Amino acid sequence: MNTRIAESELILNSRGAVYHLDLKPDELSDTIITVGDPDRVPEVSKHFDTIEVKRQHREFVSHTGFIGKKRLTVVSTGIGTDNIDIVLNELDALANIDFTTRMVKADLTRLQIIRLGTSGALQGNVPVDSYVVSSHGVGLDNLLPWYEFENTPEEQSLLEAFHQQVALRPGSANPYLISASSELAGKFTDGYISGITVTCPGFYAPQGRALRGPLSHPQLLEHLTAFKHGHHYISNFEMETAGIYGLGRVLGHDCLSISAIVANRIGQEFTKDGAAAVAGLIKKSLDIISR
Ligand code: R1P
Ligand code: URA
Repeated sequence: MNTRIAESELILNSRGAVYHLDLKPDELSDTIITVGDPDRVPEVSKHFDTIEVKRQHREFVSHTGFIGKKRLTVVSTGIGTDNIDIVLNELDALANIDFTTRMVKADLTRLQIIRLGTSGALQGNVPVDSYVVSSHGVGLDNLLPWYEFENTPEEQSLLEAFHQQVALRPGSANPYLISASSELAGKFTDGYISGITVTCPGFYAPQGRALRGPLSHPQLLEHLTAFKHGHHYISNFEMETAGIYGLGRVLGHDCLSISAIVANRIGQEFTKDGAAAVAGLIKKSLDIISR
């Protein structure tokens, strides 16, 4: 049943904009680029021919404008899938809830959401400064178990293989797996590497980095790197992809995550120029997105 959504559930500010993003429905495009770093938003929108909207609230910076006839919104998410919960729900509300009646609209809009982020590689042949398109996101974070969603048979069999091959201490994670939009992924092939991306609930121990805190999963990297199921392998990890893919599935949006590889954990290498790697990813991907 379609009931009115209360003021405490969908929070609007004095501008009539959604609470965290501070955006109004007409300030959002149907094609959205998400980036982690708020400072990356102008690095994307500097390629726009015109910018009609600039908003900022907390770590959520949004610019909406045009490249040619294509209207685009770029929004920063900050780090982690807890922020993805906020951003994806508010983007969906902007598109699919009438802010005046507070009712879900009769005709739903399917957004295209493309993450342009950074990531660490888990294979020797996924070098720093390369670009990875995530065929699937495996979530070691705990966002998707809070939602009802369905897996395809392919996803179920990949997830089963993941459970068998990647030993996780009971209670540390409840892995979930969701695939990318195949329609979007099909546009980003030349010059992009495709692989499974693991989304971690942290940057240090949850990505096998030991500085001073001892690791509960010292073999995590080894197990992720060795994972194989048919032609599928794990190429990289980061901190948002599975949450984006998962909420895309829950809310009915087409999502794709693309990363510039800044660290290679097998070769223990870090990019010499992360800004250039990200700038290259933005330019190359915007050429495709704006078509
Ligand atoms: C960690 O440094 C951050 O970098 C990656 C991770 O997912 C995490 O958000 O992505 P972004 O560069 O897009 O933030
Ligand atoms: N972002 C991550 O989450 N991990 C890396 O190693 C690099 C970027």
